[in-house]
Amino acid sequence: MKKAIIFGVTGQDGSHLLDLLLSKGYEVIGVARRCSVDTSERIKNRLECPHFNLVHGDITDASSVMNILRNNEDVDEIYNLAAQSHVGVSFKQPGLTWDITGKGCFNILQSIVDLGMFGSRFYQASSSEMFGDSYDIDKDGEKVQNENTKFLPQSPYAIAKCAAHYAVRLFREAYGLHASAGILFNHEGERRGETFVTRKITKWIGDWHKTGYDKNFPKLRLGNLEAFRDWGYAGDYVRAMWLMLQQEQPDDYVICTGKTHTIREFLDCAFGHIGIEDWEEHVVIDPEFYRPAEVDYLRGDCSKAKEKLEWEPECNLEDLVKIMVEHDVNANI
Ligand code: NAP
Ligand code: G4F
Repeated sequence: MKKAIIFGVTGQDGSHLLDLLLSKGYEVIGVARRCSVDTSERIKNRLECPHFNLVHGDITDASSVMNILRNNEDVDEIYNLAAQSHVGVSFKQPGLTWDITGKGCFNILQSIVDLGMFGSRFYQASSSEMFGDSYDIDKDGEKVQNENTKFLPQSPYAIAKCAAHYAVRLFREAYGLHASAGILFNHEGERRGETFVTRKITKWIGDWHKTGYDKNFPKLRLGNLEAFRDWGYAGDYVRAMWLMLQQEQPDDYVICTGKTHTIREFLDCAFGHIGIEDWEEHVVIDPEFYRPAEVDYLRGDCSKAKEKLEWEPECNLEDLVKIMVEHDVNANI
């Protein structure tokens, strides 16, 4: 039986990856922070599973990481999905973001080396946010980002992710680790955190629906609606993480849909799903949700993943919106 460790198991991707690995017959150790409240909502149906063990640990604490790895030196695959993952929050808490999202990755990589765990494979959750303002032009004259596009990070979060990404490459080359990084574009779904823009929209629609579309329901407050994002479904993307660690050679891969839409277009689609075309009267633009610097345009090219991993996204924007709106409209009814 293969064994894996997931740092960040309570998050959106961690919970999907847990489902995937258990379905493939893995034994899984999930690492979660100790909090004053229960954070295991997304994995609650897995807590009693005999092949799943939840342990407490914090990736900012090198000794905590070291102890978890020492207790599991025979582990086949280690996935680092833990992060302070909110870009807007990273401007307000840059130090914490650095400690978790940047240094946390070093703590894991260094422990793997110090413990001599060269047989374990490592996955790092890198991000399209690292491209920031940078893009290339494809053969159709459109802006695009792939594995060769330079990084021009626009947030403390993106800077921390770049540092972790470069650390993966360094540890691969310096120590021969089987360490891969997935440069994942935005991916969403019914388990997405409620402060990311897609889920904020679909959750608001669900809550409004439950009031019987009350005219006095507080409006939806959003920031910049003009940014473009390449949105996919989280369930599709964790498959790509797993595939990367099944390759003989470690490498970095862009994972995306290749399609891009503005927040406005997401709003069109989400409100359209409940039969509303003119959503503007329900939305207030609030400067609170603008960022000091913005990433205006993300659209990926995942040709490498298609060819080498034989990976393709299965869900398009309409499917994604349907999953999310229907989930939020029907939640707790
Ligand atoms: P998420 O829902 O915010 O999950 C983050 C996870 O990290 C949570 O389980 C969180 O635990 C955990 N965590 C935070 N600080 C920690 C610490 N100090 N020690 C241990 N665990 C800690 O994020 P996600 O959407 O699943 O994303 C997974 C990873 O992919 C993240 O690294 C993110 O930056 C990256 N990424 C995400 C996307 C995307 O569009 N979703 C795209 C590219 C890259 P709590 O439950 O206790 O908060
Ligand atoms: O949903 P978002 O917060 O996602 P963002 O900033 O693109 O980051 C996500 O994707 C990254 C991959 O590229 C991940 F690495 C990262 O961990 C995270 O998962 O914001 C998307 C866009 C931004 O342009 C933002 O300015 O939506 C805009 N936006 C407009 N109003 C808003 C809001 N974002 C949030 N969170 N809340 C708003 O009210």
